[in-house]
Amino acid sequence: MSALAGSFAGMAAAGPNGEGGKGTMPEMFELPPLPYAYDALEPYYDEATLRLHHDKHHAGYVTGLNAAVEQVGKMTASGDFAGAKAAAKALAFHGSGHVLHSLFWTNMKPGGGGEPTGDLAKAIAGKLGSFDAFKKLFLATTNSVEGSGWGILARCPQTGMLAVLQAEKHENFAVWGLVPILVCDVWEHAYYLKYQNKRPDWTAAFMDHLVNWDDVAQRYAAAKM
Ligand code: MN3
Repeated sequence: MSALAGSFAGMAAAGPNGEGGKGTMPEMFELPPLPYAYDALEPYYDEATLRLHHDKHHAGYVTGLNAAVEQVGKMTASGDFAGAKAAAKALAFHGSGHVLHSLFWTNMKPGGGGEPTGDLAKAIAGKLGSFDAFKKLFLATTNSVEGSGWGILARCPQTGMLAVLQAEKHENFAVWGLVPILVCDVWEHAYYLKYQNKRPDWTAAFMDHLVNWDDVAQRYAAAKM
């Protein structure tokens, strides 16, 4: 497996405890299991959506990522790089999709929501004004994603900056080096069965009832030099 693919593996598998960095690279990327039952996030995230979203959509990105990695391996083995552009685009799309969905599942828990505590709470208040200001910024940013994408809270490991970003699709508008710590999926596949066209109702339910702030805080602490 190439070094690039290995770095993807580390990003995708690394949880708050850094368990992805042990130097053993899997041959293939795998769909991580959900950290809760399919119906555990009801009524805010319905079982039917969660089943489809995890078992079909996320699984599709894992399959696409493995295919892209395989394609890169074929090119380097054969010396025929005619497919380089397509492979790089597929690697970015499916790789980012895999990373963001892996984060998204652990960013939620039954009985989530509320507010962060500790260092993360201090950082949000210090850098973004207040938790209420952050919440409004995150929701406004996420709700206004054009088409399919994500709202993202990220930390810069070097400067400590907190940034609220959009991603269109999974990979567009990324800022190199920033580490995503909280992500909200606003592709229609993430909410349409239950919330139909009411994206703000989905993002409000995510923020108020689903966010696992303990997980976000662990990711915040881990995202530093
Ligand atoms: Mn999705």
